[in-house]
Order: sequence, then structure tokens, then C-alpha cells
Amino acid sequence: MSEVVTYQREGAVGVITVNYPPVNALGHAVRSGLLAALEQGQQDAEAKALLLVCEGRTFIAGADIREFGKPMQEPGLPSVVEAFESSDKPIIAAIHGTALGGGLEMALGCHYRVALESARVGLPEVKLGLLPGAGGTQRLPRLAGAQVSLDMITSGNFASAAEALQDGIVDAVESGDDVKAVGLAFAQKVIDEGKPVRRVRDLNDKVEAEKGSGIFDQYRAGLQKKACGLFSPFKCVDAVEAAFQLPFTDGMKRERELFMECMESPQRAGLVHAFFAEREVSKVPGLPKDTPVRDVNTVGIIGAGTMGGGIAMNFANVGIPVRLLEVKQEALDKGLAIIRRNYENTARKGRITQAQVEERMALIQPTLSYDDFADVDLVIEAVFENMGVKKEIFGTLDKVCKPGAILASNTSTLDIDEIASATSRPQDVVGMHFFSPANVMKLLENVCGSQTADDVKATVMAVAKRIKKVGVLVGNCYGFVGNRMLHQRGAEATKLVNEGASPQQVDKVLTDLGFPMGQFAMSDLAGIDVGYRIREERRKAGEDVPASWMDKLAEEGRLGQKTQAGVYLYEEGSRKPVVDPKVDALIAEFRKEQGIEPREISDQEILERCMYVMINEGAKILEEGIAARALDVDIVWIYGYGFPAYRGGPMFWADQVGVKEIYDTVKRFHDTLGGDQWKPAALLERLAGEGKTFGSL
Ligand code: 3H9
Repeated sequence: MSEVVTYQREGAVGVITVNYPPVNALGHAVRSGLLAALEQGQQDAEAKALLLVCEGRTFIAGADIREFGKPMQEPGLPSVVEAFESSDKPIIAAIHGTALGGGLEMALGCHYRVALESARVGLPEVKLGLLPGAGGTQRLPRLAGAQVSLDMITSGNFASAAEALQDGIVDAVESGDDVKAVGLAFAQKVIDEGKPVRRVRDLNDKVEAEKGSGIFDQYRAGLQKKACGLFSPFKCVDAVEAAFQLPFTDGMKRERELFMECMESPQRAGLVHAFFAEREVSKVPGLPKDTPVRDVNTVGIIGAGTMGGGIAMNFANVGIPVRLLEVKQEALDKGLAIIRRNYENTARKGRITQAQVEERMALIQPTLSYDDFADVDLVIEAVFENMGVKKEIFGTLDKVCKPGAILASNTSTLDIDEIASATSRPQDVVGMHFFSPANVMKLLENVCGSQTADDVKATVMAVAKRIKKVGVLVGNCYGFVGNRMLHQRGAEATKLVNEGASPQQVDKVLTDLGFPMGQFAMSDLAGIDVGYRIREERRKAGEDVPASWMDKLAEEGRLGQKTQAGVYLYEEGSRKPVVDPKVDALIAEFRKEQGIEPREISDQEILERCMYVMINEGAKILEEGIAARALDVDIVWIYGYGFPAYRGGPMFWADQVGVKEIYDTVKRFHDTLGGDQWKPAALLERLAGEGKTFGSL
């Protein structure tokens, strides 16, 4: 008998228990163990019904994702589910935690399902670039109909036990937390009442009733807008539609064909990489799991502007009290009013209640005095990017904050060590770089200074988790990981326009790759003045920063969305960029002033120059140890800049394109275009020479 699946009889019920931590995923040992336990149950004359139940924190959470891309070992999951469904003894699945993907498909192969109130069910395969491949697309519609099945399978969203009961996915929901007891009681009822074996594959009423309905085409049309570049949501619709067109066995065959198409798609590889990278990124090399963390029960935030307000909301959302500091009452009032408006908008959409709005607002205490920071555990400074101002603030914090308080800066580019030098406690100083809008974007780039203490590093990573962000720990350099790469892309994109491309051509290449917006639409969102101010500071510091047509926009007061005009025009209340001929004229004038004869630029050149310059910078970031692993860079870009997760992040994407191909092109650009940004990173050169990938590091 397998160790991960056991069989034991309790009274008249044969209990099949899965125990395969952490989430009872359906690896090979579990699949074969399930078949062996089923066989035992069938042969056990005393067993009148069988119960499938799991140990640990959850019911089966799906196929074992680590096995994807490797040769499949028999038995496959569809045949395990089929064997359960074919049993002549009734089988009951008792669900706790989350029954997901192949886990829910196993439960659908059972004849009855009972769930704890706290349980959730879902078919999240689409989030991994897949579709349910063990009958989920054929069985769920037979219980829940077309609409519910399409919603669940194309979104991957989970349903609560109560919703699952309403939709016919489970047969009963019970309170309490002893799932085995609940399952045994249900099984005994099945035996006592002589309930029949009820095979979902034979329940045809719902699929017959909705045969030929127009819902599938409507659904595809709706997905065109939502699925932005994704492949598998459309395959999910095809598979569910098959349940309404074909007999069960043929529908299963169709599901398998579509499943294999998804399995072989590069999008599946990218999404699975992103799934594991998101989990791996919290395990920081060199920072042991048992590193102590400091208590964070109160947070002080300096600056009630867009950033500071958004950061404050993150803490209030999870019940952590915040003191929000501004220098002027007017700025404080304005900041609080914006926070309230944001919460009220969320309440209007039904995502929180009005009582929660008040609870969260009550957790944000406004202040004009640093004295209120005397007892906070963590301070996050979120004022504008000016080293002088930041150093002054950190000098004050050093005087007023209690020993052991963590002093963090939300700077997006500046030197953490220089900020720390304004204090007598550099070990307590760290960067916590939130991304705008800070209450929405999931990334938190935590930046270590050269003296940041290990427990401070561990604490800011733990804080990220608490406020439901994905924390990435990175080293200190100009722009850290994300902005350092972004600035290279921005500079190259601007040059491409100097040379003859239009901003909209550059943006289209990036959105075609899967970015939610292009470089210039993003500049408009962030504010053209942000980059302008940084360039001006660098010029003042004596750096050779070439003139740019973007400077002209800033000087004309075209600051982006906030002035309804930047690189693009924006209608009142709209965020949709509209091409403005005036900008074309401004660019033409700039080219003339600079003596540039514009040339036709291909989309391929735009792609290579915008992306490879980032990859080359990413390689430099890795060789300098600013990011510990290629996957850290990938997660920064997926969660901070909307890099399409289905491409796995920039470094994963680079591996797919080919490191050698990228190295050769970077070298060619270095020879033809020149500039430090095109000097091939030593790491890129080494990997290309050795035929290795970033993922192999
Ligand atoms: C599928 O089922 C295909 C079938 O239709 C067809 C087959 C023919 N496999 O997220 P956490 C690991 S596709 C392997 O931190 P939480 C995870 O890596 C699958 N490993 O915990 C982590 O490992 P580590 C459909 C898995 O409590 C640990 O478990 N199912 C799997 O925040 C804890 O995970 C899904 O897509 C897996 N399936 O959330 C469900 N799942 O400790 C994916 C997790 O080494 N999973 N691990 O870092 C989830 O959504 C969440 O993990 C879950 C728990 C909600 C279950």
C-alpha cells in the first residue's frame, strides 16, 4: 500500500485518505495510490460505501504542477477519475480547504460531494495556461450548466462552499472543522437511505437543455476584450462547448486534444514558471527561514500624496494602525479625502461595506507632528525624489523614533546607503519601493542597504506578505531592479523616436508583446515631469544627458494624463491615449534641430532594442548580485510593470528567445549604435558561450 494514500474501514465505510503535503497534489504516487486504495475498497465486502478524504490543510489542490513538461507516468488522472466514477459502491468526497483543478475533478468523479462551510472549489488551470484535463470541462456543465461552468473555467476563480451548493457542484455543506467526521456521517446516510451510485457522466439534462444556445459565441466575443493575448481561455470555451455537442466519451477525447494543445504552448511554460517564481521569491538565498522578525503593530507614513495615501491603505486594509504625516494641514486633509474617496468607490462596487470604509479610515490617524512617530514600529517615507529632503527627514526620524524601529524609504531610484548615512542606525534603514497605484499593484521591491540588518530584511519581506504584496528583496543601486531596467528601455524608446519611429509604433510593439501599455502611454500615466526632473538633476550634477523631445513636452506643460496631454491626448475623464498631430510636429522639429534625417524603423528593430537593452541590463543586475536570481527579476517585472505573466518575465522570455541570439544582437548594437547600455554584460556573454540559460543559474 502506498504511504501517501491509505485505505481503512470505519464501520461500513471504506475510507481512502490522501496524505501528501503540502497540498495533496496528484503526483504519480498519489494517482497510483488512489487506484490501489479503490481496488481495496472494492474488494472489502464489509464496505458498503467509500469515502475520499484528505489529511492536512486541504483537499487535493490539483495535478502536481512540478510534473508538467515531463513524460507522463501512468496512470493518468483521467483514468483514475474514471475508475472512481465507475465504482459500483457509492463514493463520497469530503472536501475541506480548497478542491482545485484535478482535485475538484477527482471529487466530480465521486458520486456525492460534501464540503465544510469554509471550503472552496475551483478549476484554476486557466491561470497556468491550461484547461481542466481530467473531465472537468465535461462533468462540471452536467452539474452546473453552461454559464457557471464557463465563468469558473475561463476565470479560474474559486467558489465558496455555499456558492458550490447553490450551483449543484456539491450536494451538502456542513459546519465544523472535522472533515472526516462530516464525510463519514454523509456516507452513512447514503448507506442508510440506499442512495444509488450517481455518476455525473450520466447526468445529461443540463447539457441537453442548453444544446445549441448562443452562449459560447457570446462568451468568445467577451473574452476577446478580457483575455488580452491569452490562448487557453478560448480553448476552455471550446472544451466546455464540446460537453453540449458531443456524447460524454467523445467530449472527453476533445477535452484531451485541447488540453494537450495548451500543455505544449509556450504560454503554459511561462505561467507555470511565474507560479513557482512567485513562491520561490520569498525564500531569499542567504537569509535563513528562521531569521527573527521584528514586531510591526503600528506604522508611520510620511507624505499623504498619491504614494503615501496608497501605502497607508495597504496597512489599514489588514487592520494595522497608521499615522499619516504631512507638513501642512491642507495637504493632510486633501490626502485623507482621496483615501476616503478610494474606499467609497470600492464600497460602491460592493467589494467592501460602508462599515469597513469607516473601520479603515479610523485606522489612519492624521498628524502634523513627528512626535507621533515616537512609538511606531515601522516608518515609510514617501515624499518626492530629492536626496536633500530625504536626508533631512531621516535625520529627524533618527532623533524621534524608538530604538529598533525600522526606517524605510519608498524611493524609486535613490541610494539607500546615502539616506541611511543621515542616521546613527544604518542597520535599521531599508528601501520599501511600492508601485503606483500603491493600494493596487502587487509588487513590493524591498531594497537592502550595505548595512541593513538581516532581521530588518526578514521583517520587510514578512510585512509584504501581511499586506498581500509579493515582496522581492534586492540590492542597492540606481533604480534598483525594476526602474534600472525600465530607464534603459525608456531611453532606447526615446531614441527610436528620434531616429524615425512614432511613439505609437513603439507602444504598439510593446502592447503586441503583451504589456498592458507601451513605454509612452506609461510615461503619460506616471507624469512626463518625473523623468524630466530626474534628467535635469543629472544635468545639474554635470552628467552628459542628451536633449530629448520628451523634455520639450515637459517644457510645454504636457505632463501626461494629469494635464490631459502628454505624448498622447486624453479626453476629460478618459485614460485612453489619442494620437496628437501636434506631438508629431514637435518631434519633427526636434529632429530638424538635431540634424536627424528620419528613417523607416521596423517593428523587429523596436522589439530588439526595447527588450534586449532591458535583458542586457538584467544580466548586469544579476552579475552584480542586485537581484539574487533571474526569477526575482521576472517577478519584479510581472507584478511591478505588467510584463505578461504568460511570457514568464523578461529573463524567462530571454531564455525562450535564446541567450546566444540576444548576445549576438546586443553585440551588434554595441558595434553599430554604441553606448554603455549596449556593452554586453559579462554574464550574458558567458551564458551565450556556454550555451546556458538564465534559468540555469
Ligand atoms: C491541474 O490540476 C490539471 C488537471 O486539470 C489535469 C491533469 C491531467 N502542484 O501557494 P502556496 C506547492 S493543474 C505542486 O504557497 P497557499 C507550492 O509550490 C493544477 N505543488 O500555499 C508551495 O510549495 P513550497 C490546478 C503545489 O496556502 C506549497 O505547495 N491547481 C501545487 O497560499 C504551498 O503553496 C492549481 O492551480 C500543485 N498543484 O495556497 C492550484 N499547489 O512550499 C495551485 C501548490 O515548496 N495552487 N503547490 O513553496 C494554489 O492555488 C495554492 O497553492 C493553494 C494553497 C490555494 C492550493
